[in-house]
Amino acid sequence: MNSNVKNELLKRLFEANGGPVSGQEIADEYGLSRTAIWKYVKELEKEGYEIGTIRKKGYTLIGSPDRVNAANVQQYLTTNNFGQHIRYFETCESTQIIAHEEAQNAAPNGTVILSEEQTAGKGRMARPWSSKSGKGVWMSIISRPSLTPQQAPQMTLVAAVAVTRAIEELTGIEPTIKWPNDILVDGKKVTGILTELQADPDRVKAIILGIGINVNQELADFPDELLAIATSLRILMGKPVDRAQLIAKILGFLELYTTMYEKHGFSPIKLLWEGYSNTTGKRIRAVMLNETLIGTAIGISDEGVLELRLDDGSIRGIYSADIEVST
Ligand code: BT5
Repeated sequence: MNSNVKNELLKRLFEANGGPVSGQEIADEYGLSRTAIWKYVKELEKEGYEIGTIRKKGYTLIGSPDRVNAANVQQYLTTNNFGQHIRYFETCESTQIIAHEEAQNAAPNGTVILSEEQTAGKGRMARPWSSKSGKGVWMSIISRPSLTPQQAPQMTLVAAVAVTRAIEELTGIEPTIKWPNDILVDGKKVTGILTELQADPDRVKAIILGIGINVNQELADFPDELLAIATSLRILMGKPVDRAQLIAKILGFLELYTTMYEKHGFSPIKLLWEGYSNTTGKRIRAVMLNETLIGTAIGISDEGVLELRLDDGSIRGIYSADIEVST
C-alpha cells in the first residue's frame, strides 16, 4: 500500500466538501487500477472514515473519525507554515522527544507532532503530564524564530496568548493565563505549555513548544490527584469539542502572533497577554528552586519577566517560578 495515494485520496475527499471525488482520475494520475483505489477506500473505512459511493461520479466523505491526524487537522488550516508538516502518532512517550529529534534532523519551521496518547507526557522540571488517549491535544510545535536564547521564554507567552484566543473563539469560554504557562478556567487548569530550546550560545536554532490541552475528558478520565486542579473543555461546555478544529485555530493564531512578535517585538504580545492575565494586580506566592517570594504582581516587563512588588516596597523580576494566586 502506498500511503501517499491514500493521503491524497483523503485530502481530495476533504477538499470536495461532501462532493464526489473521481476514483478513476486518481487511478489515472498514479497509474493504478480502479480496484487499487477501491482498496485505499476500504483502508480509510477501517480507520473510521465513512465513505459513500455515487455511481459514475466517485466517492464522497460522509464522516471522519475523532482523530488528530494530518488530514483531519489540515482541512481546517489557514496557515503558510505552521501545521503544513504534521507527524501523527497513535501513541508515543512524549511529543517533545519526537520534536527534538525532528528539529535536529532539520524539520522545517512550523512542523507539528501530534499524538492521540502520551505514555510519559511531561511538564516543567520533568513533572508528569496526564495525556489520556483520544481526549486531549498533545502537541509539540517546532518553531525557528530568529531570537537569542534569553528571549526564548517570551515564546511561552506568545503561545499562551494564541491558545487562549483559539479556545475563546471556538468555544466562547473565556480562559485566563496564569504566568507563565498555565491556562485556567474557573481557577482550574485546562492547558499547560512547556517551552524547550535547541540553541547555540547566541542564537536559537529551534524552539519546541509543547502544548497540552484537556479537551474531551470527563471527570472519570482524570487521575484522582488532578480532580481538584484540572478541568476540560468538555466538562465546561457540557459537550465534546472538535480537537482537529481547535488545533488548526491554535496554529493559525500561533503563526499570526509569532510573525507579529518577530516584526514588532514583544510589546503587542504583552498588550494581548495583559488582557488575559489573572496574575496582574493580585497577591501571589512565587515558588522558585531556591526561594519563595510573596508580594503583589505588578505585571510583566517588556521582556516577559513577571514583576513582583515585595512587602518592603522593593521590586523583583521573576524569570521562572510556580505561582499561587491568592483570591
Ligand atoms: C506544564 O507543566 O503545565 C506543561 C505541560 C506541557 C504538556 C505538553 S503535552 C505535549 C507536550 N509533550 C509533553 O510531554 N509535554 C508537552 P507544569 O507547569 O510543570 O505543570 C505540571 C503539573 O500540572 C503536574 O505536576 C500536575 O500537577 C498538573 N497536571 C498534570 N497533568 C495535567 C493535566 N492533564 N491537566 C491539568 N493539570 C495537569
